[in-house]
Amino acid sequence: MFESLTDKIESAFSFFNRITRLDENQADEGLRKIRQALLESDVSLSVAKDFINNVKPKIIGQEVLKSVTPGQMIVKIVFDELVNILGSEQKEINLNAVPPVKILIVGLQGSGKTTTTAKLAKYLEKHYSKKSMLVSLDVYRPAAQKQLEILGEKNAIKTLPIMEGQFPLEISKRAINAASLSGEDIIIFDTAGRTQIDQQMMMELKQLENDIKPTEIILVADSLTGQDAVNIATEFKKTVSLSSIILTRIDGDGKGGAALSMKAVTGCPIKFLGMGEGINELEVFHPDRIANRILGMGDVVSLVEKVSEGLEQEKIDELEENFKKGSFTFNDYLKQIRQMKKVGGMSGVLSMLPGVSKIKKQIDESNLDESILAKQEAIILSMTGKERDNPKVIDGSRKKRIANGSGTDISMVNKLLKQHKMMTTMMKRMSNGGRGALDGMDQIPPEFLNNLK
Ligand SMILES: Nc1nc2c(ncn2[C@@H]2O[C@H](COP(=O)(O)OP(=O)(O)OP(=O)(O)O)[C@@H](O)[C@H]2O)c(=O)[nH]1
Ligand SMILES: [Mg+2]
Repeated sequence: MFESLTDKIESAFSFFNRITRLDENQADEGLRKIRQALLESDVSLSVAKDFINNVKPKIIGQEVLKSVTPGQMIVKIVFDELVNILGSEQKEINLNAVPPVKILIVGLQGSGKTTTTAKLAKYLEKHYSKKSMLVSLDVYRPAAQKQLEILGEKNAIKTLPIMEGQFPLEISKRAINAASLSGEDIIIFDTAGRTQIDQQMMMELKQLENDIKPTEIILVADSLTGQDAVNIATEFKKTVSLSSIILTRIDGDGKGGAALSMKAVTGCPIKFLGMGEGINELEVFHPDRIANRILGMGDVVSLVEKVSEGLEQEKIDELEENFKKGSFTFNDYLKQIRQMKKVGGMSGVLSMLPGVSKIKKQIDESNLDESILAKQEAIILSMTGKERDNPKVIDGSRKKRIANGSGTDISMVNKLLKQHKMMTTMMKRMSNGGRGALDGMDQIPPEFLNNLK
C-alpha cells in the first residue's frame, strides 16, 4: 500500500537530511521534490499546491530545536500536514437514528459496492454488535441481487428475500417494513453501478435518497483510479448528500493519490479502506496511522514531538525566570510578548505555568483580548531604545508620537504603561518571595486583568 509514494517522499527527505542549516533556497528545493513526489503519486494539483503552501512557512519559520536535525524537523512538519489533508481525525460511521438505521451504498460499476456492503455489515456486527439486513437495489445487472444473497449466506448476514420484477423504490419500502418487523438495527442498501455517471442513475439515487432518508450515503470508489475517483466523488456530491467515502483496492494501490486528495477536494471524510476481497478486509481509516505508513518514520515523528514538548518547557522556565527577575524593561516585555504569541497567547502561557491552577479559572473567566498582544508589540516597536529602558521619560508628546507610529491611540499607550507598572510591582512582590512565589500566588490582581481587555 502506497509503496511508490513512500519511496518518492523518502527520496525528497534524503535531500533535507543532507543539509545542516536550512535557508529559503534550500527549503524551496526540498519542497519542490516533495511536490513532485505528490504529483507523481497522482495527488490532485490543488492539494499538492496547498500542501506545499502550508508546509513552507512552517519550515522557514521553524524554531530549530537543539536535539533534532532540520531533516527530522521537516519529517514532523510534513507528517502533520499529511494528517491534516487526510482529514485530521478518524470519523466514525454515523448510526445516530431510530433503528433500522439506513445506509445507502453508491458508486460506479465494479468499484466494489457489493463486496463492501457485506464487509460493512460484518464490521458493524463485530465492533458495534449491530445486526444488519442487506438489500440489493440493483435490478439492472442480471444476478446482482443473487450475488449479494450468496455473500450474505456465506457470511451469516441476513438479506432481504429476492422478489423478481420489483423496482428499487418498491424493494426499499419492502425492506424497511421487513427490517422494522424483525427488529434489525441497520439496513444496508447496495445499488446498481454504471460505467460512468449518467443522469438516469443520478435521478434514481436522488429518488432513493428522498424516499429512504439514509443516515449515511457512502460512495465506494476504486482507489486505483486515482484522480478519477476524486472527480467521481465530486460529481456524486452534486446530486446526493454524500456523507462518507470508502476507498477500495487500497491493497493494490502504490500511489495513494485518491486517498490523499479525497477529503481536501470533496470535503467528505474517508471512513474505511478496502484492503482485499475477503469479508474482513475492511480497515477503519485513521489519518495519523495512514500518514505514518506513508512516511514510514513514526520514530522520527515521536522524537520531534518529545523534543518540542521540551522546548515549550524551556520557554516556560525562561518566562518564569523573567517574571522573577523583578526589574524588567520594555525590551524584556517585547521578548515575552513574542514568546507568548508562539505558545498560544496570554491565557495559553499563563495556564501552562506551574502551580497556577488556582488562577487559571480566573484567567478563563476574564475574557482576555488576545489581539492586544499584537497592538502592544507595535507600541513597543515604536518606542526609542531610551524609552524602552526607562519608561518614565515617556511624556505626553512622546505618547502621541508612539501612538501615531504604532497605529494605535494614546489610551492604548497609557494602558500599556500602566500594565508595565503593575507588572513591575507584581514582580517585585514575587522576587521577594523567592522561588515558588508563583506557586503561592492565588490571585492575579483584578485591575491587571481588566487592563488587558
Ligand atoms: N483487491 C481488492 N479487490 C476488491 C476490493 N473490493 C472489491 N474487490 C473486488 O472487486 C470486484 C468487484 O466487486 P463488486 O463488489 O462486485 O463491485 P460492485 O461495485 O458491486 O460492481 P457492480 O455491482 O457491477 O457495479 C470483485 O472481484 C471484488 O472481489 C478490495 O478492497 N481489494
Ligand atoms: Mg454490485
